[in-house]
Amino acid sequence: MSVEATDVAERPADRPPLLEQYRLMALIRRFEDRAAELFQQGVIFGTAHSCVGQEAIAVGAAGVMRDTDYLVGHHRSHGHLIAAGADLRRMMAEMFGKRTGYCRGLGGSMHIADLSLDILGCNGIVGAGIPHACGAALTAKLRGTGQAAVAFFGDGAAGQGAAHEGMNLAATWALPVVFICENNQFALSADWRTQRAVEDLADRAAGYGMAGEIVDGNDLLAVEDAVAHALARAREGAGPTFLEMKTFRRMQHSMRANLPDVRDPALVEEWAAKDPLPRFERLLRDRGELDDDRVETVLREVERDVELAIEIALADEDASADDLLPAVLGPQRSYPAPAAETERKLGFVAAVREALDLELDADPSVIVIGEDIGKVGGLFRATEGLYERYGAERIRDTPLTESGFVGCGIGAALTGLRPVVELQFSDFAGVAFDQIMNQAAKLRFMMGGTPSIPLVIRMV
Ligand SMILES: Cc1ncc(C[n+]2csc(CCOP(=O)(O)OP(=O)(O)O)c2C)c(N)n1
Repeated sequence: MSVEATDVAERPADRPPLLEQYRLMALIRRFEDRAAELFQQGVIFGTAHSCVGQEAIAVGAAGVMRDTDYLVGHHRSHGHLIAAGADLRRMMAEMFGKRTGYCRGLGGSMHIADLSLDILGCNGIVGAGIPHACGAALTAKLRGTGQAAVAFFGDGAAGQGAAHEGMNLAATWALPVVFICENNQFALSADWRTQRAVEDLADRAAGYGMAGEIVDGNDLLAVEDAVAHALARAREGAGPTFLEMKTFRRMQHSMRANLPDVRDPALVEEWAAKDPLPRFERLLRDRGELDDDRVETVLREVERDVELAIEIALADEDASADDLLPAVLGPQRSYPAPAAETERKLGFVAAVREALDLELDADPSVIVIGEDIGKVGGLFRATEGLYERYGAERIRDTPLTESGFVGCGIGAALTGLRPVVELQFSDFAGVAFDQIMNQAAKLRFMMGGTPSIPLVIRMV
């Protein structure tokens, strides 16, 4: 009997049935294989990245997450989305550029989000979603909802500034986040062995002051256990965990497959033998839960589901140029002039302070985030007195981490808070350029014009 088969005996009863997990992994595999074919036929627009070989991570994590936990994906997230319950037809439609797609056909594969399922989105900018997960976790923490956030990203993303800033922020504030690094060993052509000086990426967790673990990402049971423990830790208030899932990408970097595959064929072959889907199938066969007939039935069912999604999505209406402008502009509010002129004179900073005070008082979802805004009251004193009045949770001093806290503000805004983020000087906006320009400004469009991201960025 294999080690995994022994582990199954101790598997908690509240985990999803093994057969259902197998079906989900097979569904993701079928979806990806068909998407790759459709890409080659020119039916899928933009770009898309296959997660074949990494399905155990998506399915294992989803199986122990609550429906209400937040999920932040990246550019290789079809598996995460499907495992979290996303609609196959809307996913396909998005990649086909159809109006019925998750982002009305405007965002494509890398931007699929389903806020109704607490899937906060994927990202074309490697590493950029990590601070968003921190913001969602901040919302959960401040509201005491017991939710956690799970951020998926690759070994390449682990080297990004946004990743470091997000992780430091999450550890410093003990946010309920699980960072799942899918170390598939290559970031496009870059071999991870040439991309870091530590032995394992999980070693970095200690540097942030958080728990870190190495997990066999091709073993669904190991993934489940690691994510379940990390989520429990997050919900207990013990802060984030960094999980390094060792795995391998079985396909080329993107479905375009137009670049030479520089990976050593021996390594590719070695990991083909460790493919998580046949591995899990063997486990279920060992346990008598699968046989040839059942495997065939599952494969037929997932094929039917994927083909139906494709058929319906293909017949859907194409997105058109008319969809562009409404997706760019949010609803415009107009503010009436005061009823009467007043004699009262206020300096600019005093006016900002009073406006913040009024909003903080009127709406508990308003928080202010920035450097030195607490006891000091901000470099220009715009938050003077607010810390004393509203406390450290809502007048939130941050570490020096502009990209991290602007991104955190975005995640908080996506999940129901109304953050006001203060940058001490406008010169520092450059440090957070991606979060301001590609994320805060573009997310609404990339998600098809649906989400409202009520974030104020204040600077002088
Ligand atoms: C900021 C940024 N730099 C570069 C790219 C181009 N790019 C897209 S995916 C990728 C590799 C990412 O590697 P990793 O994070 O390990 O994820 P994987 O693709 O292996 O799943 C690169 C370099 C990008 N999209 N964003």
